[in-house]
Amino acid sequence: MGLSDQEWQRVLEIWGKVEPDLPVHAQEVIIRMFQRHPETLEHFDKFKHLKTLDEMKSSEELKKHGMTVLNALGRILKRKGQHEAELRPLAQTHATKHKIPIRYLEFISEVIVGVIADQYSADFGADSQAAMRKALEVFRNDMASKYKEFGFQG
Ligand code: HNN
Repeated sequence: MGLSDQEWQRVLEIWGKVEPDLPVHAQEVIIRMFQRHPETLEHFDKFKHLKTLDEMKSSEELKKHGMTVLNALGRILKRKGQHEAELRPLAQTHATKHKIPIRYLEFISEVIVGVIADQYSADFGADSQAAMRKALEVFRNDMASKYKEFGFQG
């Protein structure tokens, strides 16, 4: 279930390429998630009013939130699975306060892989993609087991 050293290396190599442009990609990830899965938008009092793509694109709050999410994810990936300290507080708020189903974590995982594939096709071959998917799956599985500890079925 865990990733090999080589798989983690692939994950962190591509993440290292994505990171310098994180603000741009973070905005794209959040917008794609909201557009493809409008139910995710409903969880945010601060974004529910955004109706059109243009409104989403011009929201500074949305950009800021994208950075919060992707920075948190980056910190988790860099722990190469040893992410208990990073995951626990996030799982707690997302389970008990925000009530974010695991399904939404799957949505954003697919979107992240898609955005990277669009922007970094030359550096994101089949092996890297597979490694990134696996890392995101580990993240989701560990979130799901923490959710249960917090009494949320996800
Ligand atoms: O834990 C917290 O509440 C701190 C803010 C935060 C962080 C660090 C949130 C967050 C909030 C609170 C926003 C605020 O108050 O400004 C909300 C309402 N999230 C959500 C809701 C949905 C959501 Mn997430 N998050 N988050 C993080 C960090 C990371 C993070 N969140 C995620 C998804 C997929 C969704 C469903 C639409 C999400 C992911 C995947 C990650 C990366 C680990």
